[in-house]
Amino acid sequence: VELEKTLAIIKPDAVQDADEIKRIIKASGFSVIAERQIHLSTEQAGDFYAEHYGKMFFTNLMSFMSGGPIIAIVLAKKNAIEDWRKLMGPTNPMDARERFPDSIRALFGKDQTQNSVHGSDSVASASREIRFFFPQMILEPIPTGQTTERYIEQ
Ligand code: YYY
Ligand code: MG
Repeated sequence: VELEKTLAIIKPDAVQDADEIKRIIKASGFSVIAERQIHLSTEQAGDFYAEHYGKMFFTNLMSFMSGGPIIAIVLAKKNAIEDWRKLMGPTNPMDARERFPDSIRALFGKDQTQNSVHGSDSVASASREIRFFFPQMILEPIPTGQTTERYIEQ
C-alpha cells in the first residue's frame, strides 16, 4: 500500500489547541512527517489561497490567516487526503457540530472563517500546498514499512 501525503494547517485560532489536535490526528492513524510553525504575511496568505481571490470572504480570510502564527503539517496515511478532509469536518463549524460532532472543526472551530484547520482537497492541491511550505520535501510515495523519520525537517 502506498502512503499518500496531504497538507494540514492548524490555523491561528487553534494554535493554542495544537497538542490536542495533533493527538487526535495521530490517534486517527496519520503520521506527522513534517511540521513547521510560520507567521504568514497577507501576501503569502493570498498566494496560498489564490483560488479564492475575488470572493466575498477573501479579505477576511487573508487578515485572519496572517493575523497570527499557523502550524503547517505534512500528514501521511493510506487515503490521507480524503480521510483528513473527513476528520476536519465541514467548512462551517456550526454545520460540523450538527452533522459531525466528533470532527476537528466541530470541536475547535469558531465560525466559518476561524474554523481551526485546513486540508488539501485533491492530489494536485496536496502537491502544491506541501511544496508551498516544504519546498525541499520529497514527494514520492513512502514505501510501506519504511520509517518516515528521515522526512522530518531539522
Ligand atoms: O476547503 P475548506 O477550508 O473547507 O473551505 P473553502 O471553501 O476552500 O474555503 C477556504 C477557507 O475560506 C475556509 O476554510 C474558511 C474561509 N471561508 C470564509 O471565511 N467564508 C466562507 N463563506 C467560506 C470560506
Ligand atoms: Mg478548500
